[in-house]
Amino acid sequence: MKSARAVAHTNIALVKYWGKRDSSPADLNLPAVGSLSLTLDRLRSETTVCPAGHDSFTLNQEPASGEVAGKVLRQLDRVWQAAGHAGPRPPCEVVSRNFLPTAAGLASSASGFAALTLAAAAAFDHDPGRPALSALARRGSGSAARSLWGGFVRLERGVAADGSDCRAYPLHPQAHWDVRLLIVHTERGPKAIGSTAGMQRSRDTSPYYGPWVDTSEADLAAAEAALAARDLAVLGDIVEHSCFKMHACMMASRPPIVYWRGATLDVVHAVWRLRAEGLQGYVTSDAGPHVKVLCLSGQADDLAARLRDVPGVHAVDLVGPGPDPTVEVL
Ligand code: 2P0
Repeated sequence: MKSARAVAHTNIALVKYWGKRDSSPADLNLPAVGSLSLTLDRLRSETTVCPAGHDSFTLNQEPASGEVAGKVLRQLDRVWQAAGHAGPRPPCEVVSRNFLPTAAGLASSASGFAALTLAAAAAFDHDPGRPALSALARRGSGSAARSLWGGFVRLERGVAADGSDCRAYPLHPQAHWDVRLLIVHTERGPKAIGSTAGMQRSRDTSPYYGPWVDTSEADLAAAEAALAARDLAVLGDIVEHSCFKMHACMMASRPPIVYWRGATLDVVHAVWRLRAEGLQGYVTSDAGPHVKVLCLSGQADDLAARLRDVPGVHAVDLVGPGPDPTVEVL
């Protein structure tokens, strides 16, 4: 094997993924719905995979072990297996750094598993093309499948039992549309429940899970058309609808899954109030209390300044569309 390094940027879903299909083996990790995302500038993971005497994983300059390291090493095994090499996988040293705002509550799994998959594939001489690597990244984390491209990306739900058609593809490059995403950091509470367990609970107990799944393809089609037309009002309406529908499904789970805090709703209402005043921002939020606001670049600074004044807001980061990942053999 070789040594290789990859950089992949994180992404935020504009049309959300929540829920998994049954699969065999279970770690195929097949989403129940497709999703559509914006890859973000600056916020990224950088991962190096090198031959070593034994397996190790270092995250943000600290040695990692337990479940965190286990997930990384299992992903290496998958890439090795996909590469079709004879014999056992050679031991690897994996070193990864996340460049994400410290308190952002932004999952590193999207950029992390995308960078890991790309670096491992290059290290193991496996080059099946980005679409197949996207399907491989999905097995590490669903949202990682979308970080194989910059700009605007769609993850297809697919129908194949082996997950081969459950992969992302690029819709538009980074330069398609000069939008901004404001990441509005609100108060931090203990995380209600991790995404994987939360999705399982919603599927098993939420009466809204079926309707959530059944209506997602229509949201994807409408969002794709609005994105192609660069129509922020239409896209923003779908972005908010997908977000609130997902959170309604989460909240109706038993026990309830409530990621929002008081400040989360205060920010949502502030965005709506500002919209009535002509600042066109649209909210979305993920498995955490922070709010992300989609807007045009020309209004981003004004909107950020106004949202910094909302009580309970700690910081507002501005990010734009991000680039494709990069891979180099060292
Ligand atoms: C998304 N989320 O579309 C949704 C919205 C969270 C809420 O993708 O179980 O870490 O590893 O496939 O990718 C977070 O889920 O979940 C996520 P797994 P992942 O961005």
